[in-house]
Amino acid sequence: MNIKKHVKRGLWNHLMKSGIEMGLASIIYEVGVASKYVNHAMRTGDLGLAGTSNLYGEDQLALDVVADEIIKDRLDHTGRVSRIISEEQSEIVIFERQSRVGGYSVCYDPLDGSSLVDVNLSVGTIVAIYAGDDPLQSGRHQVGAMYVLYGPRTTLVYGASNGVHEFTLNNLGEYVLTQEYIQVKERGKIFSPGGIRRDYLPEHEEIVKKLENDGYKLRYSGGFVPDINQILLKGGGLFMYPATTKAEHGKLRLPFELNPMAYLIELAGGAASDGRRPILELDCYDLDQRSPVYIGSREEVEMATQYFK
Ligand code: AFP
Repeated sequence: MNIKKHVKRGLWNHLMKSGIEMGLASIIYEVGVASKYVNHAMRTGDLGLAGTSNLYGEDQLALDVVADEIIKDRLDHTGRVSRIISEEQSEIVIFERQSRVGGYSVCYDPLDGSSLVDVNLSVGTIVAIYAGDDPLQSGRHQVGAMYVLYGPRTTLVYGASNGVHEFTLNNLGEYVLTQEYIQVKERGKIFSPGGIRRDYLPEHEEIVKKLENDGYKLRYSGGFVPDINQILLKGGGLFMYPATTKAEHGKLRLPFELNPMAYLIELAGGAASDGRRPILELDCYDLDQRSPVYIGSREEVEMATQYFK
């Protein structure tokens, strides 16, 4: 028996074979390492880190704060990251510069949907990676993006110049390749409406009505990562979080949620718009910047943008 044929490809092996620059590969890999600690902490309440009390001990910390610290530490460990911004931090964090010339900058949401952990729903880590010293750039400038989905399985999806690929964490603590060169279906059967119906603006109300009349099924977990993952990996469809009468820019945050997911979905053949322009074309100038979003299968995104013309 040729054991090679049966040994699934690990994350580092895949990164090396994909020709991705070593610094970028090490960032993606180290976020994967961090996610194992986050996964462990989430499922056991134990940090799994030497010298720290368990999550619910005297050093009790919210899981998203713990996740943020773990990811920040692993990004620093790469020696290739010069600046980071995290949804958990209020300003840009600068790592000492001497070892990071020609490095990368990273924007991440350490645990998106963290309030769902208490009711055992899936949550995720979302990461956008840029070359150079500026983590606040238009999404089109990303050189890579990834997410980790903490669900019934813990999966890691990354995309760089070489397509979008999924890895699953096995019982040995390895991320092994489970899907390669993923493509979003041109047209789907599900939609996520976002927001509260009474606050919808007319255009969004019409889009939701059309999708319902066309027989699309509503799928909305309250977690951006699992909802996007379902569209990416299962049958396509449309995720929306609109501008509303209460929030003219919607809820989701451009640097940490929308740019990385738009990068991955476009790389997989889908589309992402704010209703009028591609998400990746938007200027990104503030950590707290938000935007309406229509993301998923190309046909549905195109349909939605017609209502804003
Ligand atoms: P939290 O991180 O505050 O739980 O918000 C999660 C999120 O940003 C995104 O993951 C969901 O798609 C969206 O909010 C859900 O928002 P609503 O609760 O308003 O539907």
